[in-house]
Amino acid sequence: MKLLAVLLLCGAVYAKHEQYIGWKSYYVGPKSQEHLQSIGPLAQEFELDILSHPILGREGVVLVKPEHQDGFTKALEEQGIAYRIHTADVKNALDLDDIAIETRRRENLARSGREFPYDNYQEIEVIDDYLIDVASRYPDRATLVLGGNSFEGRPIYYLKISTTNFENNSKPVIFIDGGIHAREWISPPTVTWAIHKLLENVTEPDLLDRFDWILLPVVNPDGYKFSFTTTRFWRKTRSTDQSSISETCPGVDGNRNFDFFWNTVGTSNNACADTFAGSQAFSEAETRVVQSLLHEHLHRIALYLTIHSYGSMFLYPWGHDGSLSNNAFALQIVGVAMADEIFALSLPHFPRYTVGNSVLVIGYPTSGASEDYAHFIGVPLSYTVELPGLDSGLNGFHLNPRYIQQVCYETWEGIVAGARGAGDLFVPYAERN
Ligand code: 0X9
Ligand code: ZN
Repeated sequence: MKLLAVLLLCGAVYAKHEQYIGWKSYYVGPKSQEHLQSIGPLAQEFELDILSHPILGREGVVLVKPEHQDGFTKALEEQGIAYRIHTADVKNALDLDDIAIETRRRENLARSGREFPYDNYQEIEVIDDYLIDVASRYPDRATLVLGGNSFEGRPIYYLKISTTNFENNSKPVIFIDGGIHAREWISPPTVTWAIHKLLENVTEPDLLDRFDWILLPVVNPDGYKFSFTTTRFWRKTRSTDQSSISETCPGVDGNRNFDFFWNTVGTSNNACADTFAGSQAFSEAETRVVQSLLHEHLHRIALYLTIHSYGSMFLYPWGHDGSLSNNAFALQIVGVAMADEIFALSLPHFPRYTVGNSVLVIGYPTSGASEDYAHFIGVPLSYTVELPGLDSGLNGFHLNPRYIQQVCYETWEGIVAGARGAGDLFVPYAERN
């Protein structure tokens, strides 16, 4: 019986991920700023999928289609950029990941009769059910809001958490979103964990006294769902109305769709590309939900975190040209405070966080990112957070599910430090110059 179950599981698993047959992923290790700057153009030329940005002194991981592998490695050799294989058989690695995830799920069920939400990646239905449930259990502090519907009609929920019903206008607001990039599965659990820590297991009551919270775990539910069911590395939304070829190549990169130097750099006009910026800024229902939340609470937002993976980084504006905003000192200080807190609680083999301007850290500019837009319209502290993962030691093709809990736990401590730092520095909108 057990053997039959394993055979059925393997059969189901091996039928998946066929589209990744022949794909490989490579570590790339740029050794100079010049090397780093060539990653962006190489990504365009060879249609690379950057799974983890390389930085100086730390390799990144890129996914390469079979038809570009020779050209890509030749170009790296010509430029003297070091590389080595990360995964020689991506399809096989994804199959093994699925087996690990499914085995873990079954073991948890067999052991305890239930699934532990942070023992495994969270499907969109699980997250939605949790938001609905937790809001109903804490009606005095939490309000579930339907921010809008995705292109395919899924609800985009967020929670407002407040001890004063969001009515005390002198309280700063902390806004955290996740899951704008579909395949970055470690992002939504860190946001649901923050909800857990503000409602179900409060160990920092000052965070409820001092702040109101907006927590949006999955900005892009269509893409997120699609990455579970069909295409593991799906990044974009699933809209089909953005170009004449969108039926064949759906979706827009949500983090290129904000109205900040929209579609000027680090983006693509090709609907088939992973960094397609859309037909215009805010063409996507999903990014408009974030836009309207930012505007609705702009005068009170002290800190905006948009949670991505991978790379262990806090990145801040300006991401289109690498210049520093006039709040750069505070951005660096609060970023380091978050990173220090995480480092203190991290596991020894997790990479240390890097904090800095996004272009200076990852080496190339991109326009239309939410972190830049938020800062541009007046959010004083705004970061893209790249969670840990994909480095050697965190085995599994993706972050092994056994580390989900650790990432949630340490990220929360970073959020605590970020909120407190942002609260201490907060200047009411009317008093800013
Ligand atoms: O490219 C992105 O959108 C982010 N990296 S990811 O691997 N999660 O896709 C980085 C965004 C950096 N921020 C700005 N360019 N402003
Ligand atoms: Zn991302």
